[in-house]
Amino acid sequence: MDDDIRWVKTHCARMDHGGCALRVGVKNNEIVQVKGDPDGFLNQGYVCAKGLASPDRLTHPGRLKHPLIRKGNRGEGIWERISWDDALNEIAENLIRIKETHGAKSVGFGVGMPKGLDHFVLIRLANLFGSPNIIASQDVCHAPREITGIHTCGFYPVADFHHKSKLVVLWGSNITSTNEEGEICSLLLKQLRSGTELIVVDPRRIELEKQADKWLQIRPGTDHALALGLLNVIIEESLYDGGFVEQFTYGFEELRDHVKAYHPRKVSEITWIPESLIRETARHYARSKPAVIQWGNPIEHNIHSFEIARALVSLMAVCGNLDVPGGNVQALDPPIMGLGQFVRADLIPEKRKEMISASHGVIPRFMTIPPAFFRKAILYEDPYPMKGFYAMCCNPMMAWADSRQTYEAFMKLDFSAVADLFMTPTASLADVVLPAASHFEFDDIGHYGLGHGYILARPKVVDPPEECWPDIKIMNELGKRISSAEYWHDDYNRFIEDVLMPSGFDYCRFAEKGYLKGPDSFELHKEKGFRTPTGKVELKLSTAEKFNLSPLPEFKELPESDDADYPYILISTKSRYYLHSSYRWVGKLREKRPHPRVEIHPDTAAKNGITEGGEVVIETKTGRITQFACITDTLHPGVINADYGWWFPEGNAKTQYDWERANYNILTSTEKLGKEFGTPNLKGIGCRIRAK
Ligand SMILES: Nc1nc2c(c(=O)[nH]1)N[C@H]1C(S)=C(S)[C@@H](COP(=O)(O)OP(=O)(O)OC[C@H]3O[C@@H](n4cnc5c(=O)[nH]c(N)nc54)[C@H](O)[C@@H]3O)O[C@H]1N2
Ligand SMILES: Nc1nc2c(c(=O)[nH]1)N[C@H]1C(S)=C(S)[C@@H](COP(=O)(O)OP(=O)(O)OC[C@H]3O[C@@H](n4cnc5c(=O)[nH]c(N)nc54)[C@H](O)[C@@H]3O)O[C@H]1N2
Ligand code: SF4
Ligand SMILES: [Mo]
Repeated sequence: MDDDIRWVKTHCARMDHGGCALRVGVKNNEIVQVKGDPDGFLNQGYVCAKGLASPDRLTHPGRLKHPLIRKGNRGEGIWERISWDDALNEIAENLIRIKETHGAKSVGFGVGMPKGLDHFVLIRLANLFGSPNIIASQDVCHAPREITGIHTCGFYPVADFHHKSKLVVLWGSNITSTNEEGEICSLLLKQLRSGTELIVVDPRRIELEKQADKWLQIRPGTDHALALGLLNVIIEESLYDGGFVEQFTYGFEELRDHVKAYHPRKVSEITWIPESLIRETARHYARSKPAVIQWGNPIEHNIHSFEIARALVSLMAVCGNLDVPGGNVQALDPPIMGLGQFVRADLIPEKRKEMISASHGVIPRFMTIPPAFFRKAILYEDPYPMKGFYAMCCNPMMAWADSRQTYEAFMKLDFSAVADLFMTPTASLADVVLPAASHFEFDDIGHYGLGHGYILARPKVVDPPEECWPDIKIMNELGKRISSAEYWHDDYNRFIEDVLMPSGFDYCRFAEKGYLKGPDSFELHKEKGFRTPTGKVELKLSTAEKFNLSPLPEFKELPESDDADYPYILISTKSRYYLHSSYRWVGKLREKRPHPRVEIHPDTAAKNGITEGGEVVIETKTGRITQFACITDTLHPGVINADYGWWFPEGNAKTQYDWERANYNILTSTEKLGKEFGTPNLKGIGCRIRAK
């Protein structure tokens, strides 16, 4: 052991939702080693390739280290270094100018996957500035399951991996690669080792399929049909939890009549899953107590996300798996500051009426703006003009559906500023670019606001280089310039203390402990009922008419209509080596996955003259990209699985680092959107392929 190495306990972050406890070795302000912490509350020693490579983000020579202002035309890649003071003043002047001319709401505040406390400081910044428009990716990430959950049963039903389940259903969740919401698969793997059964619902044979009792190779975009088919069998065969249904559900008779239309034979035709397997799965789920559904991203990657989430919560409810240990639960937070108080929601009382989404009739409680609506406002001033954009922790040029539309919209903005670690396709279109400090370089709190009932300590390990600032500090200083200074602190770390205050912990003690968890309390409904208008789980929504929602979950149609010119169904899967579009510039990760890959079944490859490793043209009605063939029988011959998030940091700034070449979102469109969440079709899209 090297005696000069100082070991610091922290948690991994900003490589996925985070969660693994780490022991980080530091020498001369540089991280020299990372290990999984065996005492980790979630990971118990586990660490993945991304976690091990995470320190390399900090030391890359191409990292942004100084604020930059655009010289020359937008997107030309000509920048001048400026001081922090000048950068912040430039941003403030422009945002205030737009506010005075068009109103505060004409400035959007952009963010991507929640990464840490900065996510909530951004919302606070927007609220204090007076803009109701936070543009985020929630339309395709978690809002459908969280908000549909709240409308249906009064809470967001998360998978409880902390207590033993008889059966786990991985429904479109590739958890060994994605570590969804920090529910590290070590917890799941531990359960599987001790006899928990497993069902996988996924068009691809994922890694965990090997350990599964059943694999339902579903046709992409038909998850609601499957869930309704399972309900049909469970109700027809009286396998449901009669006591729970009787006492705690509303609208069971209507659901019973409604699901008669989803006979497993018909559902089999829609989903491609054999009728017998649908029946056996229904029986298996209903007879396993407790059973938990770990739901993944694809349920909200198409326009029917609301219907899918409704059907799945109904399934959990009728089988008595809601609010029980080892089922789908309401995770209670530890005593920490509530989100509303932190973001000062009280200072923007008209938000709901003023936000862009108000004119689109989205579901109540959905408080971020779907990117499709934001771009419509920029391009067509519908419902009003959007002129300014402040964005951090996101790369919309890659992450939002229809990248060409994103490009056009960003080119039309009056002013935009972007904070990132690296020059990205999005940052390259900004007027001011700010160098952010990142994980390991400042004290942070993980999992705040994510609904899993705990927060994790991410104490600082090293100092940030040169002029890199944590986003919280950037916004603390910008906030003083664009809103009333009284709401901002002398020291930005006060935000962390504010969150912890009700717990009685200061950051130091919190960091020592590593995490704070809320109480395990189950079956609260037995005392208090469910927090819905009827006090019960609303299998039929009592508010359907009032909010213009379908009262019962329905399968209306496929996400896209069949079109013989586009005979294959396109999906994407997150790479285990990258976070969305992030970190293609980290050498250790790039070595593991140097090129964008498209998975194609051997029969389909042969039919289209495609060979292993060859360049493949993928085309949809919206656009065309190329990726490299990976021929595999892990997926259905009718399904194509492409990589998402690809741009080329080694490329040319003038062409936004080849943002068009392999970028999956060139293939997606915002023409069709789900009504409730403004969700576009990211998966389940008609495509065709050919060798290049
Ligand atoms: N087609 C398709 N589209 C998708 C998805 C999909 O599966 N398919 N997934 C969707 C989902 S689930 C999500 S959540 C979104 C994600 O969308 P985004 O969050 O926009 O995705 P990223 O590409 O990871 O962009 C994050 C950026 O933040 C930067 N960054 C990292 N750490 C920091 C930091 O500390 N400070 C600052 N300022 N910047 C930092 C990274 O360098 C990177 O450029 O994409 C959605 N879009
Ligand atoms: N390595 C890595 N980890 C990540 C991320 C990352 O970018 N990279 N992103 C993080 C974020 S923000 C999120 S939201 C989570 C998401 O984590 P996941 O929910 O696991 O996300 P995906 O990889 O998009 O999709 C999971 C699975 O859905 C399957 N699938 C595709 N279409 C369908 C369909 O129509 N129905 C069904 N049932 N399955 C389908 C795919 O084959 C894939 O195996 O991951 C987080 N973790
Ligand atoms: S699984 Fe996620 S939290 Fe754990 S080491 Fe990997 S990237 Fe970090
Ligand atoms: Mo996400």
